[in-house]
Amino acid sequence: MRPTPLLDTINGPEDLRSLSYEELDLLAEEIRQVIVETTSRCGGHLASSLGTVELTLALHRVFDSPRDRIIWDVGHQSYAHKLVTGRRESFARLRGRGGCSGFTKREESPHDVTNAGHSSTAVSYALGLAIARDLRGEDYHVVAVIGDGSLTGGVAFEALNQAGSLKKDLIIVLNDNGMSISRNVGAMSKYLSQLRLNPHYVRVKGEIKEIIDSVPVVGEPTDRLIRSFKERLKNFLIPEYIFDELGIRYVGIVNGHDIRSLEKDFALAKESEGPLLIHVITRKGKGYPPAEREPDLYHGVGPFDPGTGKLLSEPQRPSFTSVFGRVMCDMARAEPRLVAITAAMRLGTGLDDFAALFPSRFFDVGIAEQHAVTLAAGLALEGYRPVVSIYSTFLQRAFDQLVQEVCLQNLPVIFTIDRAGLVGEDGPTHHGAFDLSYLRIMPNMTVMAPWDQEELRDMLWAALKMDGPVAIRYPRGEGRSVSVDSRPRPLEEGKGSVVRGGSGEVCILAVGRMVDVACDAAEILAEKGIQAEVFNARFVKPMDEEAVRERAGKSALLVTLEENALPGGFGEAVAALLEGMRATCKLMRFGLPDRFVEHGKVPELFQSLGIDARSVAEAVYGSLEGKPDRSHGSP
Ligand SMILES: Cc1ncc(C[n+]2csc(CCOP(=O)(O)OP(=O)(O)O)c2C)c(N)n1
Repeated sequence: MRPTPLLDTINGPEDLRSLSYEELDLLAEEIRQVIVETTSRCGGHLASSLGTVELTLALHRVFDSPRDRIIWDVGHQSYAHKLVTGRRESFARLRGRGGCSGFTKREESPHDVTNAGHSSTAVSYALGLAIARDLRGEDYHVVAVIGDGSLTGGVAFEALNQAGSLKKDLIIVLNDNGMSISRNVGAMSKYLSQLRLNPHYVRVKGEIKEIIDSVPVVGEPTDRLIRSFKERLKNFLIPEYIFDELGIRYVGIVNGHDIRSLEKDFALAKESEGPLLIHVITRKGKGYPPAEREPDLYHGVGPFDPGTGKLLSEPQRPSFTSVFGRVMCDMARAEPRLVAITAAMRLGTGLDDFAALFPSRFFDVGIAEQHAVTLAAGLALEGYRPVVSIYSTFLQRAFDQLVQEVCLQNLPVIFTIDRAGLVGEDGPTHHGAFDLSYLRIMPNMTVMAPWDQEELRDMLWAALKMDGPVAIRYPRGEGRSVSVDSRPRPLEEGKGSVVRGGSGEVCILAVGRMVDVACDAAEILAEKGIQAEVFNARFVKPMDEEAVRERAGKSALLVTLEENALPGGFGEAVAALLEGMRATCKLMRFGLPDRFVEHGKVPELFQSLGIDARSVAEAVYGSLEGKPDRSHGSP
């Protein structure tokens, strides 16, 4: 890597303040170089973080963090912030175990105000901090940095709604690059691009306002009449800024790569009273041509060659996501009522081909998971077959909509829940640790988890024939299927299947890709003389009760294996069944613990949590009484 003489001198934001603007430009270049180099090794949110380098430097020069609070929405654009707040060393191990998180994280630094990861929360947090500040009679500044994509989230609107009426001192920096992960969507986005693309409109507005305001108003009641006329004339000539109308002063447009302009506006904002929004324009991927060209591809990226931008790991097998995308197109051809809904994750959920082939049946609602679910309910009420594709962690947002708007009315909405289980380097905010727990408790909901990509295909087609709500949850990345053809196999509802026969003593009931772990554990146990049966549960709800009862009757030990939190998960469902039948067999439950799991590579995390094949085999073997003496050493 090229030397970074300026960045080497920055140990905290205070070191930025003595730099000249020429030096700041050089520093921005060094920071971008470090971000590209590190992300090329560790993967991460490259394009978003490249876009905020100057914005970060200006914020940290004008505001006095951590006394002043700077809150990054999502936190994925905070790499420069991490680099100038004393985390150079841990940034080199970005997203790896023990290294820097890919999002802001309070445990990492006093400069990280929140543990971020889910979008659209910064203004709410900021308002909470501003209220707390005023209640305590303190006087620091609170700054929320929110992207135009994140502004599509309902919670952001809820916060603006209250901020505009409470009138607390609060600075909102709208980091507008026109992009969510893909191109941003919705009416607000159109409005912002109108402001962005036509700065002339902004100037004209200012001028007209000045002219009208300069017309003197004299005497009563003429005074009132003219005043009212002037207001109406102003509104007729110049539609007010939405933010002003909401009671939040609008300041725009600021070039987000011009540190001088940014500083000027931030300094003015510090002096102003009440809530204020500064509209900053940035370029996603700024300074790295591959990311500038394809900002969506480099939004969140795996390791790549920094010279060319080429991704290093080409997938060997089709990912669950890509199989889902392909099957969706097949199903759309067969079922004209099928429509697809995504919440700002067209690429991530594999719906890009569907969107291109069936544009009128594809809906990207923005970062609006709650709305996505209720929108689907509305479509289902009219006889359509909506498929809502949302990552496990983000569907948490729509818990109530799932219960009230879908399950309560037993509507046939299909939920395809990607990134279920551990996602790896994105860490606790992004692991899909809870979906089995929160879906299993909902009456009418069917919950499935495919072992591999072929089973995902079968489940999708089966779901299309079902009458009520169905959830199919699958992990990030590839499964064991090498290729997946388009012909689905029939799937019996509520039934699992035996994957590996055993002697009856031990049976491992596994969910989703944990069937692979169960098979490997059974292999290790076989070496020790234990012939464990492996059963692919397939359905978490309704569970294959008959199969579980049968095994509970004949096995000494039942083992459940799931990639979900143990509280509320599949193992608990099995435990409840066993309790109900007063079974005498032992039960061992393996899954995610009742704590947040850190970031790191999935196999490492599995090992550290004791849910990799060897750990499971060891624990199972250790729990057996009267072990056969055919063992070869310790497992
Ligand atoms: C609730 C939720 N849904 C989806 C996501 C996934 N996600 C992460 S960043 C992002 C786009 C954010 O766009 P914007 O705020 O404009 O930031 P940019 O990346 O463009 O800088 C999305 C959809 C998320 N983090 N949280």
